[in-house]
Amino acid sequence: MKIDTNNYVFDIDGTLTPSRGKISEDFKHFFLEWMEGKNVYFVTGSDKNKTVEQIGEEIWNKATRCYQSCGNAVYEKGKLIRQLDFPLSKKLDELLREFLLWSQWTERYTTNIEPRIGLINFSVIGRDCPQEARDKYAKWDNKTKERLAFCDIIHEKFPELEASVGGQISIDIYLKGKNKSQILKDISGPVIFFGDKCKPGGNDFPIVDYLFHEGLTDYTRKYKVHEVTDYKDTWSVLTQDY
Ligand code: M1P
Repeated sequence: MKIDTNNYVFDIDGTLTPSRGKISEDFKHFFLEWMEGKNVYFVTGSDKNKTVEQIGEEIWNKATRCYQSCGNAVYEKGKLIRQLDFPLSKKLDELLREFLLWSQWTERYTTNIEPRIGLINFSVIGRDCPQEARDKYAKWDNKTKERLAFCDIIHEKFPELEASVGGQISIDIYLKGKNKSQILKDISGPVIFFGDKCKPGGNDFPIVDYLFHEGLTDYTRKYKVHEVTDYKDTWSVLTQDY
């Protein structure tokens, strides 16, 4: 069913760009024009610098609002308007270091623990790994489900925290409830959402879950979710009847 709205929410990695990759030039031109006159919101686990590097300043500044760190750092017209701090505790740091020892994955790089505003990003392989190693780890993780297991352990040991699988190599950790769904409280009216990690355990799932449950009680909020496989899929939806 077609939704009558001007509110569009987009995840970035895997939805508008390859995971941690740059937007394609062709899609960038299309998207800049498509954004004209619409309320476009971005929501990602990434921080501002990474997102700007990926989609470019023009698109980032043109958005109505950019929700970085899953909505824990909010930018409007390039300015940080709200943030929620989440410092890394000694106990969580110790657990993440234990994960590094437990993991059977052998090819390691650096930056395994990256504190961001309101979010800690953790990666066994290390954020500085090359793309080829990223792809290999993502494939291996898909089979072993290592990252989902880490998230489960975090939930068990830290009931006040939430962890989810974001892109190819890492997990995002934040305070319970401070996931991507928090941004929906800022946006009134119907929304159309595009994301690639909409299944349980993925960092787009809280948005989908929130919309679904809200929809059961609040009939005023119409919504549509497009779970996409990559930016080409998003592009194809945007050129059709969304
Ligand atoms: O936006 C999705 C995710 O993108 C990156 O994931 P990865 O490095 O695992 O591919 C990270 O910035 C992550 O925090 C973010 O959620």
